[in-house]
Amino acid sequence: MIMNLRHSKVLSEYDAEPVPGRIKHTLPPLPYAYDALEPYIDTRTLTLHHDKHHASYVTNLNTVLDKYPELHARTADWLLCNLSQVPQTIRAAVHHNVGGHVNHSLFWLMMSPTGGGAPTGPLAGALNRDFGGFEQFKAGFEEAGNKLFGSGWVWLVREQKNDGPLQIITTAGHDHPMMKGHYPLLVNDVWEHAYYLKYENRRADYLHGWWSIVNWEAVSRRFESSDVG
Ligand code: MN3
Repeated sequence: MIMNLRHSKVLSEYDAEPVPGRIKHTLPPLPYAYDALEPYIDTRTLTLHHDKHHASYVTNLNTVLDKYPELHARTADWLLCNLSQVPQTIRAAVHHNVGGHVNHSLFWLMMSPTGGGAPTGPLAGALNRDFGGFEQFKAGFEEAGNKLFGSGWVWLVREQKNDGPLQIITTAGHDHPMMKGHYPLLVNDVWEHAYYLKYENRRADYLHGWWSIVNWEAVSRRFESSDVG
């Protein structure tokens, strides 16, 4: 598979400064304070999630690539979309860690302390067109997240063509929509580590409260710029 432009967009702003001969994958800083998403995501959960969970995927990815110089110039997005070209001996480890890195890097951008409300403009129109309204979209997204068995992610995605329909999908583990040609617009993490300290087994409450911190400006920017392919 040749990586195309839309694939490069997911993590492009986080690609490390080129180091001669090697890309070193790096943990992006959170774009807000650790307590900024209270009470919907508590400080302790956000701190552990970013500084421990996400950080470990980045560390492990760099470590597993150490002995494979042929992969040192590859971006995280490329690795995720071209796993068949990764040596079989490290493929599962690359898959898990690069998926964790890419998914979390996107997830942090989906939220803002000034988020919430409802999208406007073309994105609002597309949600109305494809789901019958914003409330219907939210209900469908929450239902998909609640029904997902085990660890995974719930997404709003679009097809490659700009006028293609929007869809709600889920992925297991650290799989990413790009792996199946979907372009991600919005994502929520429904692994237990994302919510369990505060919500315990009440995943539905986490999913429902999360709308209060969704950064619709960021989602709209993705929607309006993903017109390639
Ligand atoms: Mn997570």
